[in-house]
Amino acid sequence: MKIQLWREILIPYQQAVEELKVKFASIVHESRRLGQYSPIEYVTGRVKKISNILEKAKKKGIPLERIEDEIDDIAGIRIICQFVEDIDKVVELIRSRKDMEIKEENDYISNTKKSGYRSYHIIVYYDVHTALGAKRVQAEIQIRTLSMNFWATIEHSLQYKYAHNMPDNIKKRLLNAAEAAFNLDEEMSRIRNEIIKAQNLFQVKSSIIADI
Ligand code: 0O2
Repeated sequence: MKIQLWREILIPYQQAVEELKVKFASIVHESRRLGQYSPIEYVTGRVKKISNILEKAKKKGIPLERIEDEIDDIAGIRIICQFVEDIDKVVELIRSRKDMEIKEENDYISNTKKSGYRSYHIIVYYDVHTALGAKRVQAEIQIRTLSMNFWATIEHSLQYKYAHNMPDNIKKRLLNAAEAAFNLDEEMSRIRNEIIKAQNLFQVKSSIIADI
């Protein structure tokens, strides 16, 4: 397939990524304007490179005409949260939206991947309207904590460095690092809960004092 044709195919995916980034970022801005806590820390997005699409299709034996149906992460959105608990809130938020339809959910947090990878994935159908017409595209939304993202980013770049042939000792150390990232998330959640409890106690005490 000609590169020019690929560029045309990818236009709706680019638009989907831009629109979804704005939509999720506006949740952050709205919460901050209202002085409320935002379950989303920040959002990023990308359209998969043509070379990576073709490589994935080849690896999975997907014929050219089935690529758009079977590769569901051509458009990719990443939502980064501070705490694991925030991930559930973001998932609920996505489930309640009328402008995207959920095709599939993969919970790699409860079911950690063999590599140590943790993240919550949601594949959605999303309608875009470009100069070329309307199109329903798929987008993969990855939701993860800062700690999960730190680990996944490093592991991903090492996968590329070793061309997916990672030496065993590096794999083992990455598994240890994944466990450390998991413990960091757990400890941060415990600290957060302590703070929330302390804040609630403070509010109860102040209201008792106000009543006196
Ligand atoms: P890129 O470069 O991020 O686009 P599969 O189970 O692998 O057959 P598929 O479609 O790859 O099915 O779905 P899956 O497993 O949900 O993975 C989709 C994406 O999740 C990957 O895209 C990665 O971004 C991320 N991911 C999944 N597993 C891992 C992992 O072990 N380490 C890291 N760092 N990321 C992971 P791509 O296409 O692999 O890559």
